[in-house]
Amino acid sequence: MFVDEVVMNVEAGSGGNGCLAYRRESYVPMGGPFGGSGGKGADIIFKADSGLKTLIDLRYQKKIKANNGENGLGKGMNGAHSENLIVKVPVGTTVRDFDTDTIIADLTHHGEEATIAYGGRGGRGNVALATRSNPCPSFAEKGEPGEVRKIKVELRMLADVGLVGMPSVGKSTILSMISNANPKIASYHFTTLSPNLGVVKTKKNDFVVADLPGLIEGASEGVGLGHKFLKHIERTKILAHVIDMSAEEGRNPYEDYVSIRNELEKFSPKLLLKPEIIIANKMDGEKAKDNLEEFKKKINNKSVFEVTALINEGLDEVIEKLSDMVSEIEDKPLYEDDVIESHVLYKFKMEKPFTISKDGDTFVVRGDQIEKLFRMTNFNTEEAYDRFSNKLRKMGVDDELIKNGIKDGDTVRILDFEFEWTR
Ligand SMILES: Nc1nc2c(ncn2[C@@H]2O[C@H](COP(=O)(O)OP(=O)(O)OP(=O)(O)O)[C@@H](O)[C@H]2O)c(=O)[nH]1
Ligand SMILES: [Mg+2]
Repeated sequence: MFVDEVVMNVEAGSGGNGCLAYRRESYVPMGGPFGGSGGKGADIIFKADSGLKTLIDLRYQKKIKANNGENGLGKGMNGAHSENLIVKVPVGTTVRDFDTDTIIADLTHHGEEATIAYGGRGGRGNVALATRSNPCPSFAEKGEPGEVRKIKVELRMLADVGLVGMPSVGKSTILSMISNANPKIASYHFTTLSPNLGVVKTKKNDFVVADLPGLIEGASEGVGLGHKFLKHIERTKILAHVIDMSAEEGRNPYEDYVSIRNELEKFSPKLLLKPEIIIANKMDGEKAKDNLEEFKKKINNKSVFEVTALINEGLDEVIEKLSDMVSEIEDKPLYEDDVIESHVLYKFKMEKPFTISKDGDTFVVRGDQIEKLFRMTNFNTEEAYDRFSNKLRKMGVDDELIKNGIKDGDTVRILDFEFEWTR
């Protein structure tokens, strides 16, 4: 239905640098290597949490950066690994790589975790680098950079509250005032062509409000734009009727209200059973007060919120009321079947993005994504090479090669590039 979406950068921790140091003890003739290795940088892990409803917390962060591993020290001391960074997201969140659009994670149940960016491994100090042929290396490795990527986080959301009403009554204006949404607002009818979603944050809870395209008489039979969205209204928990009390467009507020309710009923009688509030907007209009009196007489004392959305007047009470209603409903779902339907999650087919075959003793890896990645990588620095192999590892290529019986020193070919595989 609606998709909450956040684009952000993530940067996993880099590995700590390996240390270059020598033993200084008079009885050890040549000294000896004494530099410890760096610790591993933190991974960034997303974890599904059923307590969260929206991506609003991520929206305020442009970038998530995890801690680096500690550098190795002298006396052979290794740097500490950095603790992984756990980021809580709502159940139903999917994460894509922004550049390739591939799905990195599809978190469908509470507690499920997925690594979004891998921390770099620590660089080896000269102790770890010592070999029989080079027992005292005069170099140490730098830590591997943490993985940096741009991601798109998506959540299929259900609006708790739907703002319904005739065109131009101020639905989008209200949404813009009470939530983080930034919908188009204009004086002509049908400014809103598809629903905008906003998250309202209160001390008590967060909830999602949608401004629906204006409804007009006949909407349930397909007149105007609204009919396309009546289905969406069916899934919101609460209806907020917005009425233009200034009636400057020659409207009759009560008739508007009745006609909207008629359209809703014609589409599905169940809609009238939803809890609703009435928002009398444009109370700054000249005749608004009189119109409101008239209106109130006709609706048998239903409570009406008087607002002037344009100057953000009266909306605090609306927010408070909606917040209370949302938390009440949360405890007892209105329609069991709707709720279940609303929790049907996007399921993505996780097709293997590559194939492995053998050409003699050479392992051949093919796949659009890998070949694209390969072509996009400039192999003149080691870092680029590391990054490439890191990505392959993450895509599961290494695991798959191991399953296919690869051993250290075997040759792998991608396009026309061959390299020696090491674990
Ligand atoms: N005077 C006055 N004008 C308002 C008020 N609220 C909204 N408007 C104006 O009414 C016009 C329509 O507002 P929108 O928020 O776009 O109305 P809408 O209901 O979303 O309209 P559609 O999307 O076309 O159905 C805009 O010119 C707003 O500036 C108000 O409280 N007072
Ligand atoms: Mg609108």
